[in-house]
Amino acid sequence: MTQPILVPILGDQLSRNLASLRGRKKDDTIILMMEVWEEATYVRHHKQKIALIFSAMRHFAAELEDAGWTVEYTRLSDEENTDSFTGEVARAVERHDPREICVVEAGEWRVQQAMEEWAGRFDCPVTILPDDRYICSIADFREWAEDRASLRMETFYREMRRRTGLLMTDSGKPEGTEWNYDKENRKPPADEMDPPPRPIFPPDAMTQEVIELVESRFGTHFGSLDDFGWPVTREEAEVAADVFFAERIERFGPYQDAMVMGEDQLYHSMLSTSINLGLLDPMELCLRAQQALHDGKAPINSVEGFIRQIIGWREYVRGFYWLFMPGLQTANALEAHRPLPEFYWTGATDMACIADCVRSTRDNAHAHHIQRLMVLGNFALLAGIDPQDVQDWYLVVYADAYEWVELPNVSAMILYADGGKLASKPYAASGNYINRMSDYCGKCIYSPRKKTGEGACPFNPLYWHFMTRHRDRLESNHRVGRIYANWDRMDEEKQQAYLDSAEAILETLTPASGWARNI
Ligand code: FAD
Ligand code: DLZ
Ligand code: SF4
Repeated sequence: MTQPILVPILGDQLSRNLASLRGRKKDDTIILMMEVWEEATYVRHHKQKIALIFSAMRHFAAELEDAGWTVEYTRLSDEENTDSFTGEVARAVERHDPREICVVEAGEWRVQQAMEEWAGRFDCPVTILPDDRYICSIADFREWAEDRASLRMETFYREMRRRTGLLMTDSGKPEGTEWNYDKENRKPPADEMDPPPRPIFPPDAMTQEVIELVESRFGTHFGSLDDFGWPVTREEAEVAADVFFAERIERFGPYQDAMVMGEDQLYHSMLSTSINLGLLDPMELCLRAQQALHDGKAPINSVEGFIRQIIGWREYVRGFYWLFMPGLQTANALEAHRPLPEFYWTGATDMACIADCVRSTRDNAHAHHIQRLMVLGNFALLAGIDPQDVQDWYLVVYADAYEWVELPNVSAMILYADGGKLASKPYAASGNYINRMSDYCGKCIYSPRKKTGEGACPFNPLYWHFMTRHRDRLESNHRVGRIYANWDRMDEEKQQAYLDSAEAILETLTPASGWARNI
């Protein structure tokens, strides 16, 4: 091939209709895929996350080759591997003298910065295309956000409903009676729950080879590979989606916020890894959900809830990320500086809720939304854990974690580190919330009903410690202010007992070190 077009495809761009491939001639194109040390170690990702990405990349490369494309694939162990995207593109430029490099914008700011330097570095034009697998472009989100005093997800979400036509009537009204059925997404766990297991995809030879590579090169990283069963191809991801729409969507809505010890997925879709890799198309999933409603197979609170997570939250956090980067990375509005406790890595804590969420995270590289938000996130917020530590943890431990989605959820949603641009108030809660929404507390040595002293649920005193620590900032917030009336009604002795109990808990927290980044 003389002077072909070079098309680098990154690990989360595994879509056959990627903008950089669309309309391109196979005999004129070199596709470049790269396993690189820099990506695999900029944080010490969970072993399942690396195995998933490398395996999905290798399967995708094979699929492209089968379809007649020329794919050059750098394996991590290749002797000449330069360990970085830029280094690998440079080698490919040497080999092929391309007339153009055409790439889709990166998911992460860090990588986008590197890609933007390619034009000055290489002797050919570099085209960076918008990633149109997202339903809202970065430019459209900026336009939506411009001049708005408040960037609430709900406003964005309604705009997206109108724009996509999802769950809209012909007269432009939301289907059902409401825009948002969040209130009907909060059923506590019940005996009648009997969630069917999600499909597990046993590793084939290609995945097995990657698992061995990960064990040998990343063996000290967090997490277990024993139960690896993620979909690694579009075909497998489609099966996972079929099973979700056949067996779980009906109850997805009511039990969206429920938590059950040992039950890692309940009625959640478990599709985030596949969507984020590019194996599944978010809009197609929303259309399938809408169809389930129209076919009478799922109620509106399930379907609206699912669609809201995708065209609402998912698109919103992505726009939010690009709007506020790079500042979002270092935001720390609540000036939280405590190091992350060791038990986030080991699970060695008497708090049954945290121990179970860490177990699921270690074994599956997954925890569902409310575990991430109201257990692990809530504790980090109340205890004043440094956002940098928390961001690193979430980026490492989840198989679906990429900075564009992890960072807004962590910094802005759980830690309020952005000072309230995303959330109207901090998601702070005492043990009552976890007790209501889970069966954890019945299996815990602490009691959610005990407020202070020995045996009290740690979330209770930590809640008031947090609220009083940030009174200056939060009291004027109309959604929070009235809570201080409860505090003021307590006698001084009770208040002191809360604060002393919280201090005693905070003193017991052993800082973690060396898990998230190579030191
Ligand atoms: P379901 O409950 O079935 O939801 C359906 C889909 O909606 C998900 O697959 C996902 O694509 C989307 N979605 C739901 N909530 C969110 C959200 N808040 N932000 C973006 N997309 C959403 N999701 C990630 O994909 N990667 C992350 O790194 C990530 N980090 C998170 C960190 C914190 C602190 C919190 C609170 C949430 C985070 N989420 C993240 C969102 C959410 O927890 C996961 O998307 C979800 O648990 C994945 O499981 P599921 O596919 O079964 O989701
Ligand atoms: C997460 C990850 C890892 C661990 N390794 C690679 C890799 O070696 N090669 C690659 O192309 N992508 C990898 N990824 C995913 C990238 O970090 C992801 O594509 C970013 O979002 C790029 O912005
Ligand atoms: Fe968690 Fe407190 Fe319940 Fe124990 S009592 S499971 S620490 S919320």
